[in-house]
Amino acid sequence: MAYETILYELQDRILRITLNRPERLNAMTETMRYELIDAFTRAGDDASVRVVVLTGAGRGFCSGADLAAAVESGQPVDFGHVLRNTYNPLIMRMRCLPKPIIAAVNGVAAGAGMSVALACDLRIAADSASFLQAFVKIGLVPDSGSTWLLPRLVGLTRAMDLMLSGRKVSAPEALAMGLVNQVVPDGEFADVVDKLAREYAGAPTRAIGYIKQAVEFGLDHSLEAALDKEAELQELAGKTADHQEGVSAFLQKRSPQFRGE
Ligand code: T3D
Repeated sequence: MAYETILYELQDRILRITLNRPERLNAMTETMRYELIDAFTRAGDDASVRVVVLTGAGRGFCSGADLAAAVESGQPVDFGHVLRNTYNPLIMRMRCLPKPIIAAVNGVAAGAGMSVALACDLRIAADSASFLQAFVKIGLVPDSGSTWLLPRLVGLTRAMDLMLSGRKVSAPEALAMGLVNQVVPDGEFADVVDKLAREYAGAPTRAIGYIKQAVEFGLDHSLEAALDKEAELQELAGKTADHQEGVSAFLQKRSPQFRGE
């Protein structure tokens, strides 16, 4: 599939997906959503991809649904259909991807653009980045996983504030509330993201996939069920070549060379 609205660049085990409609702060069209679903499916299928970096072109990360496109089409938006067929499968692809996803939040992340950032495993924000649950400002309900992810990330009190007010949160405030992992000065942002991506490109990818699966499972199951799930996944992790390599490297006092196998 040739992409019109995103860039898909794979180099040295690092897949960089760039939302590429900078003139509208990378607002999401239907085309972009289908392209992202395809890109994350490819990322899952391609063993040479060990980490995904999701970022935006220009000064924004993603401003959410393209509000102008909806008006330009002249058709009323069937929100239920749009969510069930595009946003929801995208979020599920991301959450189920057995590889780490780093959101490199280079600018504003609004509405579903913020939801997509929340669906990533790690969020690194540039100093000038900001986050807003813009939905309520246009009379909508937070979607694309925000109502599920945001309270789990920042707690119910803060999540309700953000969702009900739609106010803009700066990168430092986002860090203080646990919404992002790190805030980086704009001038150092690209280097810090690259360094982190290289670290994950050399990580034991299968174990990371199992960690994602266990955490996702544990979020809505009992302790007993989560313990069972851990045992199931640890059994799989224990049979990986990377586990053998990790133990050997430790005993030989050297750095492990993980191959993601
Ligand atoms: O329809 C469906 O798909 C259903 C699903 C809905 C899920 C949602 O995401 S609903 C929420 C949609 N998003 C928003 O409501 C955010 C709208 N944008 C803003 O509030 C502001 O643009 C920002 C706070 C994100 C950034 O503000 P600022 O001042 O930095 O930039 P700006 O000047 O407002 O925007 C720059 C340009 O991008 C501007 O175009 P222009 O005037 O230069 O030609 C603006 O119109 C355009 N733009 C920004 N956001 C969107 C957009 N164009 C279309 N859709 C957008 N979402």
